Amino acid sequence: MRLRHTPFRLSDPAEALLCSLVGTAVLRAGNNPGGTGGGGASVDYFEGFESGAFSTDWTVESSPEIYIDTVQDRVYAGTYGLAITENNTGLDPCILAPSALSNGVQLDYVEFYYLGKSASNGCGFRVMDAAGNEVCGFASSNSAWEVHDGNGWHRFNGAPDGNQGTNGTWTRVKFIFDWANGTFDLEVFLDDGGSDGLGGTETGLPMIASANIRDFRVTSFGTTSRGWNPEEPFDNSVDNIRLYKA
Ligand SMILES: [Ca+2]
Repeated sequence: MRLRHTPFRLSDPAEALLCSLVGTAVLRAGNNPGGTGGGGASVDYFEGFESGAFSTDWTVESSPEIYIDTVQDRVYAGTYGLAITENNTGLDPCILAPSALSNGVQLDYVEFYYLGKSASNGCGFRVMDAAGNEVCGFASSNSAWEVHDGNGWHRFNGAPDGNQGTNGTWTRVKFIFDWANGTFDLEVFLDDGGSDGLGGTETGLPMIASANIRDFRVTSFGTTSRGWNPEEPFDNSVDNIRLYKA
């Protein structure tokens, strides 16, 4: 295993190990189960793909133009990661909808790590609510960082056109939700300790929809149209997805 910058480690190594081994949810008791309003059961769902297969929490598209699998040669942590290579098929070929979110939950945060391969275009990640509306989104666009919020699309931290982010380096993305204000903070850092200065945090971004969260999607982003459009082939990986509510 490669050495990694300390702030990116999971806070509880024992729990992280357990989750990576079983690849499933750890649910804790809480009041108001179902996730209505500001309450809802606690959720600590971790997907590290360490079973070497997709759990039943996933809906994964199968078509000749797409390759999606758990693989051992693109791994952020453990033995397996998810690889997805798409060539102009539809949106949302990978949907993670665990039963812990079946009625929608006001999560504290959604965190994941992705890897953009060299010459890879247009891979995105969407957080969706129980009504099927997008709450927020992030895309890696060869290799710029694009953010989708209630005001539309913008380049992360206002960076100019041109490369931002680094293909071939794992990147951590974290949406942190403020349900009282209908906003979220977004942290994006390369997994090299952020020493190159490309990463950072945007705060107080408006949610698009602000209903409770139901699923997490790995999807298509069109670099030319700059939106959720399957116009670009892409070649990306994802690992260590965490859905959390205290
Ligand atoms: Ca893994």
